[in-house]
Amino acid sequence: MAGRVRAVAVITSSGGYGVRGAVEFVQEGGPHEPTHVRGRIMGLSPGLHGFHIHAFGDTSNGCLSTGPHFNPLNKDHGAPSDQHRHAGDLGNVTAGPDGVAEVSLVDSQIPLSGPHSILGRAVVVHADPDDLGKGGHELSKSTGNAGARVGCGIIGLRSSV
Ligand SMILES: [Cu+2]
Ligand SMILES: [Zn+2]
Repeated sequence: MAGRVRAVAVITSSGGYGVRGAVEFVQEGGPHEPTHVRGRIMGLSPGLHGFHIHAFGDTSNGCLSTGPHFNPLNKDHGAPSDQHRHAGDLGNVTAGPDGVAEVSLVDSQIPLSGPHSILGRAVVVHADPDDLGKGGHELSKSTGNAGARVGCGIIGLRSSV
C-alpha cells in the first residue's frame, strides 16, 4: 500500500555532552509492518542509555522541547517487549568502552505512516539507563528514570539515494 518508507534522525548533543550520530528507520509495506531501526551513536559514557521516540520534532530549546515519550495510546512507560508501553519506548542502547552504541532493532509500534507515524517526532538518547518501568522510582512509570537528555534528532524522510 504505502510501499517502503525510509527516515533518518541525525543526533546532536544537547547541553555540550558531545553526543552525535545517526539513526535510520525503514518500514516496508503499510503502516502495520514493523519498522527496522539501525544506526550508531557516539560520545556516550560506556553502558546503558535510555533510547526513546519523544512526541515532538522540536529542538528549539535543545532536547527538552521534544516533549514526553511518544504515547498516542495513553499508556504507562514500559519495556519494548511489553504490550503496555509508550509507543516510543525503545528501551536502551549499549555503549562500549569507546563510547559508541550500535543500534539495531525491529519494533512494531513506531510506524512511518498512518495515524501513529513517528515522522516529524524525535529520537532522544539519555544519560542513564531506562529502568523499563520496573525501577520503583517515582519516574519509572513515566520516563524510566533515564536522566538527562544528552542527544536528540528529528525524524525526517530520507532521500532514496
Ligand atoms: Cu527519552
Ligand atoms: Zn516511555
